[in-house]
Amino acid sequence: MTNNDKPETQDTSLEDANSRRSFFKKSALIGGLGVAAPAMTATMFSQMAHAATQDKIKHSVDPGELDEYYGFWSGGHSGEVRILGLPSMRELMRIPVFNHDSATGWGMTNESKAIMGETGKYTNGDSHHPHMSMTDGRYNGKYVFINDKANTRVARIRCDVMKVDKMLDIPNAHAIHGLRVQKVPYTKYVFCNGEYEVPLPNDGSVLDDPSKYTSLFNVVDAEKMEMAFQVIVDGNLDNTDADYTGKYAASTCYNSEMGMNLGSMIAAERDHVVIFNIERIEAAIAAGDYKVYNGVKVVDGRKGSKLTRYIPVPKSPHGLNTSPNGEYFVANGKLSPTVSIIAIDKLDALFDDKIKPRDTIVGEPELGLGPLHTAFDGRGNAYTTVFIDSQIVKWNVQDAIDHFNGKKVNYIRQKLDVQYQPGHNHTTMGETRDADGKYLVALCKFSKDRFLPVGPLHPENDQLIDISGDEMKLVHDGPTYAEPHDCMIVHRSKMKTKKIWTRDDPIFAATVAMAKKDGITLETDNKVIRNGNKVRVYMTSVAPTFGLEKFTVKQGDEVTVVVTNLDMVEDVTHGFAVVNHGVSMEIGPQQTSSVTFIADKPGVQWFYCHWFCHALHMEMRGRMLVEPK
Ligand code: RUQ
Ligand code: CUA
Repeated sequence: MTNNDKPETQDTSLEDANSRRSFFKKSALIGGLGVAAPAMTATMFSQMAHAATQDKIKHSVDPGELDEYYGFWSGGHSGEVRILGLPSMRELMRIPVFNHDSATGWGMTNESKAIMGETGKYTNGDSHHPHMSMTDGRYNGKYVFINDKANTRVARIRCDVMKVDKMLDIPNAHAIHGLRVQKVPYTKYVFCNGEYEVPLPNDGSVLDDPSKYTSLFNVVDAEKMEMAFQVIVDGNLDNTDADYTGKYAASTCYNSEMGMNLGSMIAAERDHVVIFNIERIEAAIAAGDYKVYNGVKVVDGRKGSKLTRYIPVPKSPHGLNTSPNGEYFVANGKLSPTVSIIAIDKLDALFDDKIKPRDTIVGEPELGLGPLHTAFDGRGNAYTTVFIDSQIVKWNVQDAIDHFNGKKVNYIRQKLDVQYQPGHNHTTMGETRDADGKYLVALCKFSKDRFLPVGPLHPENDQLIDISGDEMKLVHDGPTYAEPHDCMIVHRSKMKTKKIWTRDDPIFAATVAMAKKDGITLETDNKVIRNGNKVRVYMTSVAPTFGLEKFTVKQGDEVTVVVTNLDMVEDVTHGFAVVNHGVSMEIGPQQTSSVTFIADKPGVQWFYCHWFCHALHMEMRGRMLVEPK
């Protein structure tokens, strides 16, 4: 009997193996090895040897030591991205993206407003999928892209300064969910799934007629951060990933029924994975075979199109993950206990209509209840989160394929309880050719009893698991604020960050240009320029002083304060806040930042540096004198 027929059997035997192992570890501790040895098999010996090596991997990072990996964490409906160090799981930085941020002034400064554009008026976001740009299937340390489900946006983080430098409001689509990058030959495109179905164009001419709704696969030019094109699909789209040839991308669809309520969304036993033929789509666009909606070239990829193929898979699939050897797309069944393994080398034949869609499926292992996402260790094993069972299931891809072909093999290697209800999981470097199989992070949606209670709202629990040996080992519980959906983990050798800003940074180039028009040299001048009721105040900062100790404006003036931080010293960041005006911003070493507000209160208004920068930081302040109307 195979495991596939009776998963419970597998579980039991694994528990047996685990308890045997801990028994032997205990025996070794009390010096009982010799006694136990006659009962041991060769496998047990080798497992023990492996467990011993695994024990040597250090999971803690001592004070003053640096982590081995950067983790980029989505901040979910906090709208931000967070940087964690692994394996310590320490939070190193927060990058405000779709949210507004009090410390840095993101959403308030003129520079961030220019990047956010029209949608900067929204103070919320719902970020899910942070993914780094690649060259030849390997992280290149340049950008991290992130979606906003709440307001249908995609943002780009520049990894040299870890700030957002571009944000794109995606037209025509409604809620961007899945996001991944083209891996090969390089990240020319960012693929983003439109989740919700709406009329195209959604201008009110069609309302309660779902038969006229569509979802869109959205392709963004990664370098320009502009729409490259969109593809109309049947059904909605959930998650996506790209292959290692540059030719294909694949997306799951959980609502092929196009239902408008729960019952009808989950009616069908099978939904599908859409395969996008990027070469053919590019050719269609080059041939003029598209329509333009809201300035975007839109091609028709619905069933019957030569640009796409629809592979039926069970049931409301969610995650879509490419194996790091480039051979498979894995679609995670969610409402089916299975994941579907799609052979990427069969896709050419599928597009040439030589085989049927289901012929591309080479395995459909049964893993447990609620498979959501799969990660890989680069050694042929896959790790799938099963939400309802609250487990990570480690399984062997080749064994699952052999089992599908009728061979009596057990493809399940281990089931590890996690706390609780995991969504995404992610391995170190696991979405690239460099998958190194050291750590797995399970992003658990519930923490329940794992931490000190903090009221009705609980943190999530991001758990670190050592996967370097045969056995998965839980090594860390990490409470996180709402709500990391996904993360990506990159080795520190791939990253090159700046210690201070360079004066020619494009993020504040427009402010530099404005100053030039005003005849100002930002590095030396401290001056007030008046233009009707618009006042521009230019000042420098050097710890612990601002270049102006006071300036005078009239009540009702629109005041723009531009601060240039002349400090060259790493880590000497200043702030600029105006008391009672809702204004604050970050000015890093060699950075220029600006903020515009109305001086609506007469009298003495103090401004101050809110970033602790110097022994005399409290004294780093000045006065805005506002003459009454
Ligand atoms: S999703 S829990 Cu928004 Cu990536 Cu799967
Ligand atoms: Cu400058 Cu505190």
